[in-house]
Amino acid sequence: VKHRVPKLLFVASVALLVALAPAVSIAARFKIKATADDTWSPDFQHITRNNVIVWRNPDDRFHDLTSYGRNWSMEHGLPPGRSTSRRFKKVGVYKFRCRIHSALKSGQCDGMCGVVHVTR
Ligand SMILES: [Cu+2]
Repeated sequence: VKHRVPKLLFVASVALLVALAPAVSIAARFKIKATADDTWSPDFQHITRNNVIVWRNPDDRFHDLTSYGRNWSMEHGLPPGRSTSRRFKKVGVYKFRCRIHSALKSGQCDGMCGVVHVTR
């Protein structure tokens, strides 16, 4: 009998934590970096919903991150040493490229191109 109150408190605390978990969960961050030979590394990144992609430019030249395809929109110049990030909330295939070091021809990307796959 003497353990009854603490045990109830414990059960209530656990229930509260479980209830709050989705709200307080911290998104994982996945890195994609520009390389000196004008590629993205990695050029394919798979994440689950609500996680974050961070594009980083450790190169000493400018890269111009831009989306292509119709399902999203992003453009962010990446001077040397800079980064930018995006949280992906919806399942999908998100294509991106460097506007300077790639070319789009009939919707196909050639050069500094990459893709993020977001799944449930
Ligand atoms: Cu570039």
